[in-house]
Amino acid sequence: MKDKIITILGTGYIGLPTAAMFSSKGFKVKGYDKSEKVREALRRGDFLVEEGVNELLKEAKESKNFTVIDEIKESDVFIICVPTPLTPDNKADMSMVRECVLKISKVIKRGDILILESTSPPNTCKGLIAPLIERETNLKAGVDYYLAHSPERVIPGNIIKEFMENGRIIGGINRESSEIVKKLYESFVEGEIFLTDSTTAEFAKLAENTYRDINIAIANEFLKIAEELKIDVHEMIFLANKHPRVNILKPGPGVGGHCIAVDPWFLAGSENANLIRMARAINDSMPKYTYERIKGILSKGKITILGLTFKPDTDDFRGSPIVELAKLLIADGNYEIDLVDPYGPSKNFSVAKIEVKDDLYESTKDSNLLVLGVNHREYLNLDFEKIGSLMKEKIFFDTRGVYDIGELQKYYFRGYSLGNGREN
Ligand code: SAJ
Repeated sequence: MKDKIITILGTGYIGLPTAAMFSSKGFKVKGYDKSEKVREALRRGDFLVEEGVNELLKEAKESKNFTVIDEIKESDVFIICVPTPLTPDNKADMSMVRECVLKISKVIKRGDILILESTSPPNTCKGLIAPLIERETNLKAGVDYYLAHSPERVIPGNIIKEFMENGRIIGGINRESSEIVKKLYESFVEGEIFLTDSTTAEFAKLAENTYRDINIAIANEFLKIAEELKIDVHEMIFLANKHPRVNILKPGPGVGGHCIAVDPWFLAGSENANLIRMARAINDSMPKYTYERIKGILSKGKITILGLTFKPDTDDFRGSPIVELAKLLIADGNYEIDLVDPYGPSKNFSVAKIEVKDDLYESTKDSNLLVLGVNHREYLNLDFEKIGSLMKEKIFFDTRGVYDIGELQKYYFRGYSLGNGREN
């Protein structure tokens, strides 16, 4: 197996770690990205995924196990790792996958292995990739070349460990395809590998993220009901989760990122997908709900928002519900908004032309309300004494339920928490 040349199409959040894993096991990996800017950055050694992945890539670049190519050439294995974003009407945009398949069709030969790693709607291998390759080359999937879907399940922030230790599903167009792809992934996957057909694998990947989305949606619905009842949703969920068969996830200002908020839509096209659509609507309502809560606390003045990424301890701002919240507050017109995130300046990130800074003290100066948007580790032990001395009014709103807001009275702060309807 190790003598096989692997070409990875799409060197982003999943393609690069996949390249890192295979090249660290001695495979010759070629990375292709349609963006010239990305290819140049990789050639310079700017990997920028996360620690661990970056290290492996650096080593692989030095040993020449990982090289960057400008066009797709003959290879033994092709792995498609391009994004499958949503179209404006919430359908899967498969144009990048299609583009890759057409490029591969120019060079694929008998005996090659084609793997789809991108999260895709059910029936992509059978209904899109196999017919396209056959139309272009006459090669039949499962007969002339191997074809399988092998979805990743890694959580950003812990990619290498999860790549190695998580179980992996491999769904081939036929048994032989599953078996040969399993041999490849066995080189670095220490978790169990489960073989199935391609459509079941495609569905299973979507089911995982949809299940999580629905669990978060019920938590968010509980949050709204708890506020009506003037109790704390986090305390209620903590207690309910003491039941041995209950595990309610965390409610909050919404679901972001590029997986959980996206993948359920790939199933939502089915006329049977009622709960799935409902969960999306509930989770998507949370930034607006949070904005309304804030309007109830402060009708005018300066608001400082701490943390804007899509979840804590990541530098990824994609699809962040706190960015949505910031946009609503900015558009409101009654507020002056200051945005702070430890990853803002390095990512050059701004919202509606407001630059995201990283100096929390500078930004809280003269503020009327401090909003904890994302509970980055830097924000878990805020110095309320110092912050309070800088603010115009001492008001704090915690969208994540990480602070005991009653405790804030010690610092003369009025504290509020999303999901806590108690008066403090
Ligand atoms: N969130 C909540 N409450 C929770 C958990 C998360 O509101 O209890 C929010 C987060 O704040 C964030 C969003 O959901 O905005 C998504 O975060 P996440 O940590 O749940 O998931 P992702 O998008 O980083 O990664 C998910 C993972 N899927 C599952 O846990 C089922 C990961 O394993 C997948 O590999 C990844 O999607 C993917 O690539 O599909």
